[in-house]
Amino acid sequence: SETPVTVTLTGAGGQIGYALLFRIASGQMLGADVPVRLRLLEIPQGLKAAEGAALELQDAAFPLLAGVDVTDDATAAFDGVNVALLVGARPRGPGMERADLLAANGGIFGPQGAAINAGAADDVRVVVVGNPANTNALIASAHAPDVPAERFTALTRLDHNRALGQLAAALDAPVGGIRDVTIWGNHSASQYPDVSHATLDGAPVLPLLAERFGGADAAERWLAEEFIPRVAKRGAEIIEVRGSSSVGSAASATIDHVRDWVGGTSPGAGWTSVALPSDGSYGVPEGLISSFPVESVDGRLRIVQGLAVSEFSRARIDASVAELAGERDAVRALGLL
Ligand code: NAX
Repeated sequence: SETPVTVTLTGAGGQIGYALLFRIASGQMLGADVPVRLRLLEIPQGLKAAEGAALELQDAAFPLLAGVDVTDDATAAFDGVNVALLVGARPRGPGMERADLLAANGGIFGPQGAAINAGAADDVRVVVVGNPANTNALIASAHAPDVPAERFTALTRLDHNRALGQLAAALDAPVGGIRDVTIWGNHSASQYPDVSHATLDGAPVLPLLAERFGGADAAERWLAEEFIPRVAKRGAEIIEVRGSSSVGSAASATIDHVRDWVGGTSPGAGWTSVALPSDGSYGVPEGLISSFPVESVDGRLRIVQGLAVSEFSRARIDASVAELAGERDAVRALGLL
């Protein structure tokens, strides 16, 4: 059989890590015929939880699982890594300023980037889930000068999937018929979930929304006042209702992100959303890790080009991108880039 793919998961003792492990080991991320070797990275306080998860993986007897290592040593964890899932991060504590949060995460993602630079396989793909995800990915990439910047991405697929779910509910239609929504910008409350190119069973959704809400103006109001904030603040809604942050949906989106990157987006299913280093497309300053409409072809991500950007969209994209530029400037000032 094939050589196993090495998958390194940070924060493996945490909630999203726990939900991810079983889906990876069962073949849902890389394919039902692809063996995987798991490397679980934790900080010392998280090691026991990760070790416990490793025992349960053994108990699940996944035929594809070629081995599991648990470590608190980043260099060992990223040695030979093909797919790096950077989930562990420092959450914002009470009274913590933004600069403190960025500095604490710089202390995590800088060294992890360096360890990836030192030991990763040539085909390494990195997805950062831990927040602030876009800027953490930028820091990791800056510490991995030998790895092409395009291999560093941040997760906005959860936001993308949330947008699909909200649109399906509003149109009372199956989610599988909807395609080509886009998340632009930062994975934060400033993100812009854009439906202006979305279709339902091939029909543009904007006229359908106008029909549903009684006119184009009413549809635009619904987008601005209900849909966009609901998607952007869905994480807070989940915490309020569930009493705990998104876990299963975040893990599921991470699986979708890597599966589409490695295996390709299917032409019939439209594009997805990925935060990746800008090449200047759509006026987003080069190098910022910003979310775009993205297709994956032959193992490479490419930004969908040539989409019309309305005035409504332009203002919202610019606002989220300005926030990203501010985060970049802040981590640069802290010496983290
Ligand atoms: P948990 O607190 O349950 O787990 C985080 C784990 O990371 C802990 O076990 C901790 O010990 C570990 N960790 C901390 N520093 C580490 C380091 N330097 N190396 C290795 N492990 C380390 O959080 P969980 O609910 O799993 O969420 C993880 C991260 O995902 C958070 O930063 C969260 O904000 C972020 N999210 C990102 C989302 C996205 O769409 N991009 C959505 C879901 C989630 O909110």
